[in-house]
Amino acid sequence: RFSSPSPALSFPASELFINCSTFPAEFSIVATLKLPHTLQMSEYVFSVLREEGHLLLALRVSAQVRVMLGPTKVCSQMEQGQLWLDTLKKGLFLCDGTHWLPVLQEKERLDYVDDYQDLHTSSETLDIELFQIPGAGLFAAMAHRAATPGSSLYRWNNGSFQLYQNISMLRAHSWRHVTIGRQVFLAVSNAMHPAEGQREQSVIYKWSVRKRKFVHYQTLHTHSARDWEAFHISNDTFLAVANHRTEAGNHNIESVIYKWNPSTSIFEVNQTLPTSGAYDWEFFTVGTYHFLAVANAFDGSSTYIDSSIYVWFEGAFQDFQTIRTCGATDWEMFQIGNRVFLAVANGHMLYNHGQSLYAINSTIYELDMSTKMFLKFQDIITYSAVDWEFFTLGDEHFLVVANSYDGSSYSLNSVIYRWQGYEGFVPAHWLPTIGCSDWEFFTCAEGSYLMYSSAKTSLSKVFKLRTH
Ligand SMILES: [Ca+2]
Ligand SMILES: [Ca+2]
Ligand SMILES: [Ca+2]
Repeated sequence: RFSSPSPALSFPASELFINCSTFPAEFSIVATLKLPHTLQMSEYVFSVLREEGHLLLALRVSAQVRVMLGPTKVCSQMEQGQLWLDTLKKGLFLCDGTHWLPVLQEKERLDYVDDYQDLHTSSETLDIELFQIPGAGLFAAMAHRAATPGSSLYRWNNGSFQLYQNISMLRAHSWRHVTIGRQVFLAVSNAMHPAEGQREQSVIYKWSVRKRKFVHYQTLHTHSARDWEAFHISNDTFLAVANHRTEAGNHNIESVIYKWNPSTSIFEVNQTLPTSGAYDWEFFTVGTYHFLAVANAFDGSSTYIDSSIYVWFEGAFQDFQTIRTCGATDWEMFQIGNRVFLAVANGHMLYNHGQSLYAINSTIYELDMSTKMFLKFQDIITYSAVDWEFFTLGDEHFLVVANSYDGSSYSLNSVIYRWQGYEGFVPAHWLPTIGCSDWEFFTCAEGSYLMYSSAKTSLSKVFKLRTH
């Protein structure tokens, strides 16, 4: 136990780890050990524990360690403290008396994609939202096209999604979950014109712990809403809606950011931002800065318009940068190491009511730290792209695109691209989809999966990512 470290013995770790930004000096500990040659020690375990507000450093030195080799070994009280080198899986494990704990394990790598579950839905699906409810499990809220029986909530149970609750409503476009403390909410954007004399509405549902289902909570006045984004800044919770167009067909309107009022327990209007046929909001944080990007899809005559990125400054979102997009439907932010990327899915090219083009480039931008701007990193040809999904498996990074339409057919390959450093994203897997509307990546005890929804058939699919 090093209970009172001498400050005289410490020095910034950056002196040792030069050019290593993942090892900031203020969070690193370097321990140097001097052992007499006569001591035949073969196992050293150095650990850091948090104990009642203090960090406890511990070092265990053991002279009797045996490394077992080969396939599956028994781990009981007898083997406690023993190491096992699994030659098959190339991993080093430590027996704690009952289980083999991984000490060193080769990172998994994507081998191929397997058809795993066919999810037959009541109608076509425009969006999937995956989220966890503590104590209740993994859920998929799916926005179905038909108003009856409405949209559905599925729960992951024994390795597959099963219908959990029907949430009847107007025609849903997308779902977004939001957690406030221990409360879980689900916001849905409704994209159907209401009956004569009624106002168009989106609905927020709340998870009832007692009923174990979602119940109606709050109604918000929206305009052909396409997307909800939820985020937290400091201790505040926000919900941003992408208003696509008014009931009268005007696309140049305000989209609204709502803020949770803890004293009234409802979401209230906090800020409005001008948008043009808004399709998606994406919130992300870089360092201490918070950003909100909107995908503007259409201004009434053209899809080749500016989409905006805002930065949180002095309690409101302010202009940061605009980027020319082409019927933008989705922004996806992701980080690889300390590099920050923002990918746009471009839906279609329409200029001054001309003919629509669907085979167009979607673009990945990278945040340039010196100019503090997103600059073009890579163009990728897509076919009426409606979603990008970024995911990481082991040490590898991937982007999967939802290609929905090429101008004549909805049966297209959606492509998984693998990050290959200087080459950027390189196509690796082609997955046949029909009118693909959304991709979601998830992991659970059983492994890693990708899920896709179809806007053209009543069938969504779960794929298992096989690794080696
Ligand atoms: Ca989604
Ligand atoms: Ca979004
Ligand atoms: Ca996305």
